[in-house]
Amino acid sequence: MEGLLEELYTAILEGQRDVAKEMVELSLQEGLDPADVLDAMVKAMGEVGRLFEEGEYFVPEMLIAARAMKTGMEILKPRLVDADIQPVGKIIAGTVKGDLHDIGKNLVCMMLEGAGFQVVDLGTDVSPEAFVAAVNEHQPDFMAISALLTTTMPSMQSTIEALKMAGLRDHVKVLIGGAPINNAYAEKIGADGYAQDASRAVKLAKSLI
Ligand code: B12
Repeated sequence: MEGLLEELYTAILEGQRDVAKEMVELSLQEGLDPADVLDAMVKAMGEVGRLFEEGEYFVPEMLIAARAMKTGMEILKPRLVDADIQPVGKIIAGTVKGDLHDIGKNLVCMMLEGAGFQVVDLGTDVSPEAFVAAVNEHQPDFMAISALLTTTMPSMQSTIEALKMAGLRDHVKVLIGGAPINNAYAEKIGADGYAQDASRAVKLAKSLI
């Protein structure tokens, strides 16, 4: 990587939103391939994930890097559509019914987008029926469900049950996460995977695609 793309990579890594935006604009003006621009951003987010796992970055650093990536993506997205670059996979995401916590879920969504996934974010307080409707509508590869309250955890199971009832359980892989969740709970309710943070959520999704 050199020149503008290297500057873009560094801007994302350091969470410099305005610089990232400018570098994407300049790269496209200079006629660089949108796929290479995306690649530089995805690599930067990959490095952000690595630094987080190493304990060098914490949630705030990850959030500002993801925001810089998001700003760059807003400019790049139409060009990717023009160039017909396919996403790695499609994910619908949401926080379960009764639960309004969305900081972690948003971070997971941003990191997944950073890794090249198309994410449809259903927001918070998402009922099992709304998840099922979204699977019908968007035909995603994954459903990412977040819960932060012990009282709303059971809604994850209800969502999986609702998928089964709708005959959609085999159509979508269910990933779950949130502070009170662990692997044992994922196994108990029949989810396809659990990850403890956004960086590992990306690895998990990539490993299951
Ligand atoms: C911020 C916060 C709030 C904010 C939420 C703002 C928002 N927009 O999200 C507000 C003030 C609204 C709030 C409200 C409440 N909260 Co609150 N809140 C928190 C707090 C302090 C931080 C949560 C957070 O954002 N963490 C940072 C993010 C980055 O971490 P994360 O969410 O865990 O996400 C990471 C991973 O879990 C994972 N992940 C998350 N989702 C997913 C999904 C998938 C698919 C995967 C793979 C991974 C994954 O990746 C994320 C990124 O690395 C926690 C304390 C804590 N330590 O968790 C309490 C906490 C969750 N809240 C708590 C409570 C009790 C409440 C209230 C009931 C308080 C009240 N009496 O009104 C209400 C409930 C409102 C509701 N109906 O949801 C309790 C829950 C206790 C329990 N055992 O259930 C906690 C633990 C605080 C405590 N120690 O008592 N809260």
